[in-house]
Amino acid sequence: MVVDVQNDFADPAGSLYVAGGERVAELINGEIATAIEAGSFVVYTQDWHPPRTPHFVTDGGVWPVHCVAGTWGAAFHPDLRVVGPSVRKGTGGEDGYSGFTVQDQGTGQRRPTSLGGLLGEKSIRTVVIAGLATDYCVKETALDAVTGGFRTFVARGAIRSVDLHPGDGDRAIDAMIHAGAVVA
Ligand code: VGL
Repeated sequence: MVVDVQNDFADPAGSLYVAGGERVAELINGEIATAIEAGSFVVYTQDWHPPRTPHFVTDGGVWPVHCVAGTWGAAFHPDLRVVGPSVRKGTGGEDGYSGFTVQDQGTGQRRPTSLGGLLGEKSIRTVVIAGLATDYCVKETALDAVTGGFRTFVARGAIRSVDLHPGDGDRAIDAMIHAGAVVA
């Protein structure tokens, strides 16, 4: 599962650039090659927001405007090899940290995305997660994967953190391990 390797996170010119993000595409391509060789399904997620959402600082949220549907920032980083379907999250203005669920900020209600169904159709029981960002979308996706009963691996070399507060990335790794994911 390739999480949010989109220009706004992965390109130094992106609005929510994650340090080192531009190198992650190439590292993930290595994981993708391994997955293809093993006959594994490769699936992607994309943050895909409307121009106005309470997720953005411009409407009371915490984040700069990023990954607006159809824009350059929302597109996959051009170095990323794309060989499978993409699950787009946050499309209805919700917070969309996890690839599996989105959450309405007003009501707190959670709603599944199509990701669980895609994996279920293929009877997938084990997932390997890489992408951006360690302390948000990678973490939430991994925690949901564990909760969903998947054997969950996180590719430690192919993730990068926002680190809004120093140490956030390390704490996210601890949280994923504590939940039962293997981060290696
Ligand atoms: C993300 C912050 C805000 C992520 C998304 O993809 O990790 N981080 N929205």
